[in-house]
Amino acid sequence: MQGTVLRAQSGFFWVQTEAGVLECRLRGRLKKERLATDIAVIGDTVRVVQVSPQQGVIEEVLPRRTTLARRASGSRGAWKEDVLVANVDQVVLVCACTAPDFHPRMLDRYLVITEFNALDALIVANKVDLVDGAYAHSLFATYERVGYRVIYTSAKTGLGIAELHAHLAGRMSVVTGRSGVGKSSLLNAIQPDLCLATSAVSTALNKGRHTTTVAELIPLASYAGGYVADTPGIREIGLWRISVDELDWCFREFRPFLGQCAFHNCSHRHEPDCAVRAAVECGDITAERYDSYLRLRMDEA
Ligand SMILES: Nc1nc2c(ncn2[C@@H]2O[C@H](COP(=O)(O)OP(=O)(O)OP(=O)(O)O)[C@@H](O)[C@H]2O)c(=O)[nH]1
Ligand SMILES: [Mg+2]
Ligand SMILES: [Zn+2]
Repeated sequence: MQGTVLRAQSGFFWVQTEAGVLECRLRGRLKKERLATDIAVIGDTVRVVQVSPQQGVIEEVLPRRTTLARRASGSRGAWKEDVLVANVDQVVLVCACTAPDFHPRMLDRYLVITEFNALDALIVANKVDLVDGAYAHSLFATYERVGYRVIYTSAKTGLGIAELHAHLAGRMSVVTGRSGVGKSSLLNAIQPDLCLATSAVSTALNKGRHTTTVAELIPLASYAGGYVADTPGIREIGLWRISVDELDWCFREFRPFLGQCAFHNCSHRHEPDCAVRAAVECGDITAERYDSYLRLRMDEA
């Protein structure tokens, strides 16, 4: 049977199969083949053999289409990939138009992580019921202009919920954003039987389970299926280990200008004939995004 890993913890894997959710262990041979931590992660497609009504054994992890992964330090100074979620179709970045205040710097960080992983981003501008519509659009205009899709929603009035649902249906989505922006409220609006706890300080998806640090996939009961990943860890993904060149690339509107500066190792800060700075001056790159970029570079240095 083939299945999808919904949750992984302490050597146990909960795998959704046509026979329901099976609690699985790994076949011994698999453990020897790969490093313990990323043999199987949530989102992985696995081949399992059922051994009892509720249990199975994972025989094989199928190749991953995409991953959301950070670079962790491995042994002897080598990098190793720390895969958080496999087979991700999109990263859904939830922001609030207000309460809490919209922080472009934070959105830019999440976008860098998304671009670094070569994943699609979907920006959700929630709580539009609390602000003027024109103001909401002005907050996200830059992002729409550089090609990100922005959906304006209100978990309270239902605005944009059907559109968001259509984007989640049939896909594997990682949903993230700072606390209080309305992630759980939006998912509840899409699928009321999820009954996720909502509050400013929320234990949300882990209510009633034994830990608050475990990542898991929530299957959507929508017409086309789909999964939403709740990964507590993603909030802590720093930008460390993304090289300066990679950071340039992660600001997607910089791409046409990269390689056009007079100095090939241009920091885009003070060098003469800098194509990126020229683009900022003529308005092709906004001052805000450029500022975000500089700050992230300083964090790197
Ligand atoms: N007015 C308004 N309030 C909302 C909306 N969406 C969520 N809220 C409120 O905002 C608060 C936080 O919502 P949550 O859904 O718990 O936020 P969260 O992003 O899941 O937060 P964490 O689980 O802490 O990361 C709750 O009091 C919600 O009722 C909205 O669209 N409009
Ligand atoms: Mg929540
Ligand atoms: Zn430059």
